[in-house]
Amino acid sequence: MRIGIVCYPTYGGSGVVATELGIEMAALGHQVHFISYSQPVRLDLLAENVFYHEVVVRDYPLFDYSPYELVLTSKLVSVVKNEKLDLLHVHYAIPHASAAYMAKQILKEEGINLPIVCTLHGTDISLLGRDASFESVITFAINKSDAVTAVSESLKNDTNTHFDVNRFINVIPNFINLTRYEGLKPNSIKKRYAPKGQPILMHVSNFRKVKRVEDVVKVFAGVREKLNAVLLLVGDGPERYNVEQMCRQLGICSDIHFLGKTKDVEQVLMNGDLFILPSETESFGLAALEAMAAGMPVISSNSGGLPEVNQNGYSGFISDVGNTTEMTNNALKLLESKELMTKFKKQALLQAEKFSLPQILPNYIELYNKLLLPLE
Ligand code: GMT
Repeated sequence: MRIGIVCYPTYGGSGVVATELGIEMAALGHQVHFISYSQPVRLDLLAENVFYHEVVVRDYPLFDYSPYELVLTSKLVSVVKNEKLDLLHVHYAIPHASAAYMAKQILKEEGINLPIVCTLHGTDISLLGRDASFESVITFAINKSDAVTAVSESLKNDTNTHFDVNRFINVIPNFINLTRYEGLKPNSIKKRYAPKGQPILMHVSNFRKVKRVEDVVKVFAGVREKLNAVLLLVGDGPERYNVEQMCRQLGICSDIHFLGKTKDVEQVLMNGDLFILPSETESFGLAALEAMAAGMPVISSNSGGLPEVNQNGYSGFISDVGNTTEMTNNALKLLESKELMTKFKKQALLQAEKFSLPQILPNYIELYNKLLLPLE
């Protein structure tokens, strides 16, 4: 197959999933073309069968806003024609599925059929979709895709509830490449930040408001009252300043460390004991899955798809959004019992295995094959 993948190339989970999917398809011998405005973070351009086409938007004095979607559409038409792509897999309804639809119409005029797979990741549905200015475009883009997937049952239900969707939505959960964790052990990070062997609590996100990083700090403050521990905050984003202020006000700065953005998430995660993800909304929660793959139980909220990922009482515990008291108590339950913690660490890994690449990838391949079958 010759597959085009359109994604947001940044550190977010959707970019990670899209990139990993492309890399795996390329490893299986398919030709994969990434089309984006910058090179996806995890993409190795030297890998066989992997290609990257940059969408370059120039500023014109006439326009107040650069027309990214139109430049993307033109790029899609050109890549599909020149690279003879069989299908396009776009991640996010807008602007990717809507641009893909326009490209499809242009290609149709030239007698080229272009099947489009659209994967919904959450923010397009849970945040943008509630904004009336986007609603009709999102609905249209979903309905005009040839196949639609959502990363959790919860996201599928949300989409069907909030949009007038007439397409069947396939749930294909996000996956994890467990081989990336094989052979990894805690490294110097552990000694550096927890020199007395204190347990390490961890959180990884893009510090958007929706991640409720201040709740992570509240949970940690509650834990810190009972036992000696440290908190590592990985990632960066708009809320970081507020969170830093909060740490100062609580007087626990010396036990909280901001590690910033890292490309080496797997290695950093290997040093943690307990992961905290108290998000307001989370269609899936790839960060929780990555933490479990590193053998960390997860204390999370029960919003969106999180209960599908973090099995309550098995891989960790879930609580209502904002219930930091219960989250703290659950964290202490694990941190104060070596036996329970060992059991949950094993279970977290077993839970991650349910989302391993070999379990999930065949679903995408089957979907691609179904779309291409009538043409053969
Ligand atoms: O959560 C974010 O801020 C990033 C966003 C993205 O576009 O990558 O994440 C969404 O997609 C991920 C991959 O499918 C999911 O794991 C996240 O739960 C989802 N975020 C939200 O629903 C808020």
